[in-house]
Amino acid sequence: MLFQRAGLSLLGTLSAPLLPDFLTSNPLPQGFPWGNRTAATTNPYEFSPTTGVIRKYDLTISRGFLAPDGVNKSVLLINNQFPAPKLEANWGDTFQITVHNQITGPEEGTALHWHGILQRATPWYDGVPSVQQCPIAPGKSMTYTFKADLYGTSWYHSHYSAQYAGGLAGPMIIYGPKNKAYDIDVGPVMLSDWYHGEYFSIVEQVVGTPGKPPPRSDNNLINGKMDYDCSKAPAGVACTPNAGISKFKFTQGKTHRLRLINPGSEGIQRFRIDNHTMTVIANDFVPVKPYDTDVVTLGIGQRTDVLVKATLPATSAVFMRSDISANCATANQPSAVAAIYYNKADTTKTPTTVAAPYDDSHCGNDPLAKTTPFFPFPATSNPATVQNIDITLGPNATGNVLWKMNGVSFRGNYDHPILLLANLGNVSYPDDPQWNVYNFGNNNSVRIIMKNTIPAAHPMHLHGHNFNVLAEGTGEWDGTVTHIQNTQRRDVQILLPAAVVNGAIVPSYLVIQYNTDNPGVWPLHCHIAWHVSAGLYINTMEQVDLIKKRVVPSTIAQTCRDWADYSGHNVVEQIDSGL
Ligand SMILES: *[C@@H]1O[C@H](CO)[C@@H](O)[C@H](O)[C@H]1NC(C)=O
Ligand SMILES: *[C@@H]1O[C@H](CO)[C@@H](O)[C@H](O)[C@H]1NC(C)=O
Ligand SMILES: *[C@@H]1O[C@H](CO)[C@@H](O)[C@H](O)[C@H]1NC(C)=O
Ligand SMILES: *[C@@H]1O[C@H](CO)[C@@H](O)[C@H](O)[C@H]1NC(C)=O
Ligand SMILES: *[C@@H]1O[C@H](CO)[C@@H](O)[C@H](O)[C@H]1NC(C)=O
Ligand SMILES: *[C@@H]1O[C@H](CO)[C@@H](O)[C@H](O)[C@H]1NC(C)=O
Ligand SMILES: [Cu+2]
Repeated sequence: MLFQRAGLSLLGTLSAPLLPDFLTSNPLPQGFPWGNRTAATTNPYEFSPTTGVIRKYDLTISRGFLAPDGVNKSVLLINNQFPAPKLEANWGDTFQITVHNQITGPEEGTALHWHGILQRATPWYDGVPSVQQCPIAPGKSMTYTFKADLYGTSWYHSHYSAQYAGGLAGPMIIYGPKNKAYDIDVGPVMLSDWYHGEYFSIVEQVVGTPGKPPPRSDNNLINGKMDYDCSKAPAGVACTPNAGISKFKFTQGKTHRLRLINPGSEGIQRFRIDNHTMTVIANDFVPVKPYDTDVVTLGIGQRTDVLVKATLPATSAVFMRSDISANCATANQPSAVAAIYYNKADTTKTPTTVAAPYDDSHCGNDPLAKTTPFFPFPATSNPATVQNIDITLGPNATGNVLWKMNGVSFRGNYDHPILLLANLGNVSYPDDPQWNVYNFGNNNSVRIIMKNTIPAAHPMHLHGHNFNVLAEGTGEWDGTVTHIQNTQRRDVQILLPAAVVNGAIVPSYLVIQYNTDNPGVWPLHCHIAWHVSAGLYINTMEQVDLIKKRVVPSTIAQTCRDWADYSGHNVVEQIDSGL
């Protein structure tokens, strides 16, 4: 039986366009809007070009059935594509993205988050329901208008319950200054764990009474494709064997840019290319001093841009591979492969290269000493606010086992977005402790010391900022900062699992710091879908007086009116934290 595998997406096929993909259809008047600015000399937090170019997209969200790995499954799609469509802009352009909620059978609210975008002038377009907006009601639309204020590789996804685990995630590419030359932009390479169960049932199971750990993922996809052993498919579910893997093109002698993204639900990925070394040039939206590696580690939400020189003969074909870490995640089928064909290779043959061994022992990112941003941005040694946050796991009053930050498990209220309350002058919520709001007042810098008491890694993501990563490790932080003049900086960093030494727990720590120069309410959360559903989430509020001075656009109020109308006539089943 023939399955429709990727809907209308070309990603992972030999017909996928090289990037940039938009220049022919929407050329810029004068080439590179950033002029002679370079990654080394430009402070991207103080300057971004303003091109005036609008990048318009219409994204329609609906349910469908697809078999990305041969196993037929209900999914959520954007414009009938899986992965969701690629968004592109030049640094300094403005995205104008209209999202249509056509989710039916059953209906659900939704909202899209643009991961890593600072949203400096537009904190209400960050896309988190209960925080900056009401959900977009079924049958309704909302237009997000925001600047492409950083450049590099990112992604966007639904931030409503665990919807993105059902397919609502796509790549976002913003072109800016290059920090190392290359010839060919191969584009996004999405590395994603995949569950054959429904995201809704998994969330019900995780936050239920008694709660159960999330199931192991069933497969690992590269750009939405992979084979699956149909003898393991659930009974009664249609499964096509040898559904096929993703394919990429290399040109011999040329240097290729691959934009690696982990848009998965749980698994830490280990990415390699047989017989090729990779040069890391950026982590998240932060260009770094290039360094070579054979393995790239990516927690959920993280991106790494690598350059790969095609050094083999022109007839070569090799595997790229990504494994969900056996040591740091839970997967039934962790190994994904895709084929890379050189320009004279026979593209009808599967590569035969063999995998090289690698070290899977460390459940964290590359050592902080290895990653140095191109543009140095020192963290002050004397931050105004120092906030400790302890991460634990435990039951709430009704016995549901949830994640807690400083003893509280987050649960959002879709009807009362916190940013909108703050804008009206209401900045404290004693009756709603489960909103987990940390109001930093008008203080200008924050250091957050996270302590993990559970032997599970958490990719911690902050909205609205790239943070400095001051330190990470096991035990008590002794105050040492790695590269104090130029620490690693990014928007997701893996918080190591607590260690177990002679049967006793030794907590791990992660210390981050940032300047609170972006008035708004910014989530800080674990990016594992099942953990954020179970409350591993806080809201940080910064520059409250400036929030009150902002004028919120009428689109946001209209979205709340539409939501109030919908939820007034329909039962909204909020089974988890909401995010
Ligand atoms: C960059 O370009 C601007 C104007 O386009 C010019 O004023 C400036 O001197 C240039 N800077 C460098 C370092 O070339
Ligand atoms: C996938 O499953 C759905 C629901 O059972 C069914 O309607 C659809 O026809 C199936 N698709 C294929 C190609 O088997
Ligand atoms: C590729 O790497 C493997 C070991 O990982 C090695 O045995 C093989 O000779 C290499 N092939 C080429 C063409 O370099
Ligand atoms: C703001 O900074 C002052 C001075 O460092 C500190 O005492 C205070 O606790 C901070 N307030 C908040 C809300 O973080
Ligand atoms: C602030 O908002 C919360 C949540 O809606 C509400 O309970 C509280 O009464 C409000 N406080 C004020 C002072 O309006
Ligand atoms: C405990 O958490 C579950 C799952 O989020 C929720 O349904 C329930 O209402 C919570 N109980 C209390 C008392 O808050
Ligand atoms: Cu987590």
